[in-house]
Amino acid sequence: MELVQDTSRPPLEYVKGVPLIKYFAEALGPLQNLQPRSDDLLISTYPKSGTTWVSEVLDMIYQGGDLKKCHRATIMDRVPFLEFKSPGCPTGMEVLKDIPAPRLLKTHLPLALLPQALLDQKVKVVYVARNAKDVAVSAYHFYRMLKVHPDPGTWDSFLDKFMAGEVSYGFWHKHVQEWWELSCTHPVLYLFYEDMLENPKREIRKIVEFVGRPLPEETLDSIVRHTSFRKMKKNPMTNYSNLPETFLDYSTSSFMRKGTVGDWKNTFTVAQNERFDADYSEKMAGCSLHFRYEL
Ligand code: PPS
Repeated sequence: MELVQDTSRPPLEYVKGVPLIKYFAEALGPLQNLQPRSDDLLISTYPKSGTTWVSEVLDMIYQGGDLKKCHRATIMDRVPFLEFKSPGCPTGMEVLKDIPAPRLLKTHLPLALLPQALLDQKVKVVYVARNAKDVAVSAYHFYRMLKVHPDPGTWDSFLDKFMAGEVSYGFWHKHVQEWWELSCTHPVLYLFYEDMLENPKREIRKIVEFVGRPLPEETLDSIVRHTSFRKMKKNPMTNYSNLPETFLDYSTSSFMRKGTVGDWKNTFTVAQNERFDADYSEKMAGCSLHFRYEL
């Protein structure tokens, strides 16, 4: 009989100074056995930055816009989440075993924890970054749902933890900057959530070009329609509605929550915003990245 482990919000575990969900930290050992292929495509993001959205876009591109093929499985089973591990669920590495090439892979890992082979083999990366304020709000709601993450507590205390990098995957600031710097030496397409929302077709064209899979105009239009927030929220293959209740508590929020730019304004107080901005200026000093907080 399989031993059912305790999933009641274990504390984060630090690996090379990076806090991780305990189970994800445990997955890092087996992940070192990953054998990348030159035609793999890695989707990398700091959590809550549009990972699921760009994953669906990429699978649609890979399937030539064929909706039926994209309905073959949930997004987690089409785009394995490399460091995923949770009691009662197959790990990301187990899901990966059944994925035919060319493969789409997902990670939130900072570079210090990424399997070196992915970098050595120059595996192409699509990175999506989202402004830190909307990420913090989205993460707050998500970590209330996510039973394998410590309880985020009040919004005010969570914001402090987010600024201090005491959330899974650590500092947002470090993540967006190090992957940005990597794009100077590694094939990384660096995208922004806000740009995708502003003009999805323009951003999808960039992806199509980067992965070298040209598509007819009407297929691009169909991908834009199918990957809209409204469509993905209703789609059981993309809305994470079928994960076990031991993993996600659906009574507090839904995974596909708002899908907007600027929701932070409904949550941050003036004082919190000032505190956040002061901390942000310090941590992002000298960085050429520019984020938009409204459209
Ligand atoms: S995760 O758990 O880290 O993989 O989450 P991730 O997919 O990166 O981010 C979830 C947020 O992205 C929003 N989302 C979308 N926005 C616009 N359009 C589409 N199609 C879309 N799909 C997902 C999702 O609603 C989460 O943001 P919030 O602000 O919480 O709504």
